[in-house]
Amino acid sequence: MSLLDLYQRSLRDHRGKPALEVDVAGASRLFTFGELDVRSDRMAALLRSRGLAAGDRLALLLPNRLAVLDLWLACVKCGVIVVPINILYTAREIAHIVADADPRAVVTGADRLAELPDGVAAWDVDLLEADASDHGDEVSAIDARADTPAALIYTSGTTGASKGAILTHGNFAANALQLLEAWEITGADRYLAALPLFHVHGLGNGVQCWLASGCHMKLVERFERERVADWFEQYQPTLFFGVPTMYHRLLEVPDAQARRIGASMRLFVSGSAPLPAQTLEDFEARFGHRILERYGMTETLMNVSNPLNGERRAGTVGFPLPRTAVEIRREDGTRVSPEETGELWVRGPNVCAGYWRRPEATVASIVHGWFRTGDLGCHDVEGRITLHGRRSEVIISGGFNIYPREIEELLLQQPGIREAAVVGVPDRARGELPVAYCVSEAALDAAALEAALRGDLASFKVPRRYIRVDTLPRTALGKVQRHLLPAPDA
Ligand code: MLC
Ligand code: AMP
Repeated sequence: MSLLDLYQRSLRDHRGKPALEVDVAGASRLFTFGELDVRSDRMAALLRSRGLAAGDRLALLLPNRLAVLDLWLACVKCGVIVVPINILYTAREIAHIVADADPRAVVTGADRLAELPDGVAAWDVDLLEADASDHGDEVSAIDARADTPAALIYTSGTTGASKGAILTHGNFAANALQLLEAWEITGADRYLAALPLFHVHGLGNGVQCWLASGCHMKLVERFERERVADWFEQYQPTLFFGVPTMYHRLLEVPDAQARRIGASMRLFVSGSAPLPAQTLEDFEARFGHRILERYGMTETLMNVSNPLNGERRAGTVGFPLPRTAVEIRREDGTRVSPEETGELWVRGPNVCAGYWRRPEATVASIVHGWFRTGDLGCHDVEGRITLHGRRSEVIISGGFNIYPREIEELLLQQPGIREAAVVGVPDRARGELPVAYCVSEAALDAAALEAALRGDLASFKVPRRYIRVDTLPRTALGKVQRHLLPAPDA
């Protein structure tokens, strides 16, 4: 199934139905599905008139706003491949994605045009929107199929170099239908969307469930802990998808307000990082809802979920979604016994088509249709899955992934630093925070390091502490034994 087929039920069959609440130029605006259909037809016609054709890439460096939805729908209609870029990225991180994805243009705000690499066409999003609004809406939709690429989403997998996972129409469509079925999402739901649309949690899980079900969505620019309770009270959503940090922040909501919010809600879902059991229990005590935890990743979209109707067990991610298979395997490829830890392999219509222009990485990760997740875990006799961490050293902070090697390489460029290792240390709010251990000739100047790294790294990747050590513990083969580094407070 293509996304055009999937969206038929909202964009075409429910044209008059209220679809979206979003701020435009500081004022709250409402749109029906029919209005969104027309807006995206105009945007599609504009993209075509600027020379974009099926298979071309268009990069978006944008916060959550109406234009992202218009552009997503327009690109789907034209077969243009969307390349979302994390808005927290700096010029260096953006340059890597632009060089790799080779987009026809990057759409961004006027304030960020200067951060784009030379040579790429840079489109000001406000001017683009203005152009689209008085553009004709005559578009002949492409002949999209399930294997037509819809997006390249950059993720580092197990290595430092970020790669574009090729997510197809069929991946997004199949996953949306799996989630509608598993979580009983219908056109009657109201979804409060506070996740960034540049990652698969917000774009795949959120936007696709909205368009597939024809439910109502309120899109906010970003999760703000000071405003989120008021949004809940005013909008009265039934659905909320968030990362654990968001649930941790929601625990700050006063008791009476939390109970009122809980009364109109149907389902809170958490994913992208482990949800601490304590957060689950505290949240249930205050909001009267047991958060449903699920597991996913960029390359597979959502793949495993606790049951909607049934026990949502703390610390576990549940069972494979309908039509997705998960096997937990030993290093030799054989399947583990219950309670034995191995690597999760995933197969199903949700698994991406591979990595953009990286056939070797694709072959290494997708074997006979099975995707190697790099995540470790076990299952019990009933098949319920518990995750035990990752094979790689990736750190997850606030739901954003951090690759130690990228930071270590930058640290090694700083004067006097001979060796560096970055590890994640536990943090109640963000799950993990990056801390740097350095072997250096002189005492470390944390302020200077911070200033040097901030220019090159998204804020969430900048180490929270720099610790000087005499040596890094290494194996006989020279690999750093991160677990042997002294605790930051020692
Ligand atoms: C975070 N920041 C943002 C931002 N999110 N800035 C602008 N827009 C956003 N959307 C920056 C802040 O400026 C600040 O920078 C720092 O992050 C922390 O901000 P905070 O206000 O203190 O927020 P906090 O309460 O900690 O909450 C952060 C958060 C954010 C939860 C809102 O981390 C977030 O949006 N996480 C979602 C990540 C996500 O979508 N992951 C899904 C990946 S897909 P500074 O400079 O002050 O530090 C995936 C697959 C799957 O993993 O299974 O889903
Ligand atoms: P990303 O590469 O940004 O798509 O992040 C995907 C990774 O997030 C997965 O490989 C897991 O390691 C992690 N993840 C997602 N959901 C969960 C969860 N519920 N519990 C623990 N880890 C998770």
